[in-house]
Amino acid sequence: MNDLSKWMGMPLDASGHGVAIDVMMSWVHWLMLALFLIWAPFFIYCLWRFNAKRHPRAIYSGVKSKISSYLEGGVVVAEAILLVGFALPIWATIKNDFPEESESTIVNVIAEQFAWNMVYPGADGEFGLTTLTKPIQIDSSDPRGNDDIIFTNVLHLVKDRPVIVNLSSRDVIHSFAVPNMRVKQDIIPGLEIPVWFVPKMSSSEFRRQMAKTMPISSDERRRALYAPYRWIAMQDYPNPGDSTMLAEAGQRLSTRVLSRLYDAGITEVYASPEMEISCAQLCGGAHYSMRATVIVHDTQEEFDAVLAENSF
Ligand SMILES: [Cu+2]
Repeated sequence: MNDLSKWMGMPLDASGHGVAIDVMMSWVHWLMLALFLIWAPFFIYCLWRFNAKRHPRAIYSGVKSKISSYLEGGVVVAEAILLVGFALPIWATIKNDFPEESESTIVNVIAEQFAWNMVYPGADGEFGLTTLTKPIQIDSSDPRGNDDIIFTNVLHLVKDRPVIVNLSSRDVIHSFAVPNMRVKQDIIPGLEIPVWFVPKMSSSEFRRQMAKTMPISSDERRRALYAPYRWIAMQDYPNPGDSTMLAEAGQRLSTRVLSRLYDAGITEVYASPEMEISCAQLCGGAHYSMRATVIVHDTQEEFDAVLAENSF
């Protein structure tokens, strides 16, 4: 009753505030269902009851009964409860109660047509300047940026550690949408807009829940469709013919890997998608391609190791 997210086709909830949002959405849907079940039959009843044959002349004095006013009052009260009791408290928490910076992962996410630049401040905790080149780079004239790290289209986070994302745009309006984290925020050029959330599910847990057996298409063009969805193999695929490895567990299933599997006679893979960031504002011709992967590490050490690997 409280949580319809499974039946509404909501993406898997991996966010600290996800339950609150899903419960609110569920109650909104219950109210809409109740209204639909009352209003729709009433509307059809009125079509029949007040048809032109039986009532050739309209009555201008209107309805005398007060029932409809009471019903409307009831709907207003229900909507007020949803707004004041559910929506506003959640909104206030998400917009006002930011976590301690010292206990959070802080990332500057700079959106551009058509990519996501994730900038981490490095060991000194301070962001240096970035260049206006495409893709964005660390401006070497600013010493604060010497240890900064940039990832393109991959956001690395740590499970249970709050993350503060400072959103900005280099060009047009974009929107930072992470359905699994129940986060969506427009990005306005010229503004820096912070959002925060807590990933409560790591990528490995997410993959275990989402994994399924997928057929590999015999059509090469269809196989190419998997690649942008960033599906990854959940088990090793050794070549049945010899001992070489066609795909390892955790490896991204690119078109090339899928073709290699298919050519070796493997027609289905056990695979999982990754959590994803998409742009939710139509921002140009290749808007659809503006997507990134969210990797939530199980431990801080794992996260630190990935960042260290990618620092210069
Ligand atoms: Cu965009």
